[in-house]
Amino acid sequence: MIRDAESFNILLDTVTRFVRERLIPREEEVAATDAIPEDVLAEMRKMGLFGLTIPEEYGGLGLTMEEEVLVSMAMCHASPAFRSITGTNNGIGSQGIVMDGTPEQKKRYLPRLATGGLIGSFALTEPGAGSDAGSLTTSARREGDCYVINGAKRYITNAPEAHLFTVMARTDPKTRDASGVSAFIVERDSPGLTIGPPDRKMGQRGSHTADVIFDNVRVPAKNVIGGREGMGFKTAMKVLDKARLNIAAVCTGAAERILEDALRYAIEREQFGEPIAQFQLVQAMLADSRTEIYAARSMVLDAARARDAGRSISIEAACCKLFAAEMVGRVADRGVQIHGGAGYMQGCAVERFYRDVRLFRLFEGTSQIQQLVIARGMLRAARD
Ligand code: COS
Repeated sequence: MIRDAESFNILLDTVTRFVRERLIPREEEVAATDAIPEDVLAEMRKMGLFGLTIPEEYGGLGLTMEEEVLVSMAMCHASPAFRSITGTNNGIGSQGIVMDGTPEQKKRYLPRLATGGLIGSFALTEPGAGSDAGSLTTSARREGDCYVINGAKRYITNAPEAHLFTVMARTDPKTRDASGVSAFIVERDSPGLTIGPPDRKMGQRGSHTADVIFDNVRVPAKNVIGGREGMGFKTAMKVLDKARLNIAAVCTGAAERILEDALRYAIEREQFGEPIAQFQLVQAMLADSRTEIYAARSMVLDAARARDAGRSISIEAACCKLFAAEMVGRVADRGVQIHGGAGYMQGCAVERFYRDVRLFRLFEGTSQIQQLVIARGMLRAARD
């Protein structure tokens, strides 16, 4: 749903221009320094890019799902790292509070997440609990007015930058599954909380992940999201449903950019006395990519509109994430192929995107987890 087409188009045009004029020219610098420049971050804060999805009453733009995916597609015409630094505030690092937080939790944290004054992060994955997220072992033991958290989280996006973590921890030690898990809001400066060194990754330079370690970290009981124990896994799954749809938009935007670069290269590059774009085998790669991007874009918009209409989209979000993440991998592969040897060289954007987009088949649920979510949903519907 687009609430007001005129003002939304102004936002989308502004983002598109920002991406073209301010972000794409800085991509190489981000890759070389592994950091988003401070002046770019300041501009992002000023534009409200940290608070796109936070409700207006808490200072955000309160975008609908359809608006959000369109902005994500536009943002991801530049290196995914630029979106990643705002991505947790708009997604997994804030949405637990937005969806299930108490009024006090919302009032205390959302306004600062919306401005980018606080960076939020989502701590679910552990060394021993990745796809099987419900088996997590980080514990939260009640002591008076506090919970004491112990354990370790792994590959946590934006952990080095974060001021605030949504942490899933086991409050019922008798359980081994999702039922005994609660979600907590944990502030970065809590004594006993340490962040490991940034992980050395295949790609996505400028976007950071790290371990988060909890050693007797005391968290006020009022920081249990929603104020109730045992609801944390469901909160995490609801957050991930929305996040997966957004990642499908991210994949679509990145694929559009890769294809633009490949098309431009195919038109400029001459072999056998003519532009390689004239060769039908190159045209086939361009056409297949265009077709798959169109399919992904259509799926994402359809699922976003369904969510805006109040429908449950667990299956559709998983379909979108599965298709779009696999699709952008194929588009990036063809992008390198069209560039030939040049596409294998550092300094060529398609070489960087090829490595960057590999992550999308892994995080926020692997492609195999999306398949599992889709098939389980189908079986459940067939039984009911
Ligand atoms: N929305 C709301 N509730 C949900 C839900 C959703 N999308 N998905 C599951 N739940 C609920 C279930 O209804 C169930 O509640 P009840 O016991 O009251 O019925 C509970 O959560 C447990 O669900 P389930 O039994 O399906 O959990 P499993 O342990 O079998 O795990 C998968 C399900 C594998 C889908 C889940 O662990 C998963 O998504 N893993 C991947 C994790 C991931 O994406 N990690 C990426 C890193 S985080 S960025």
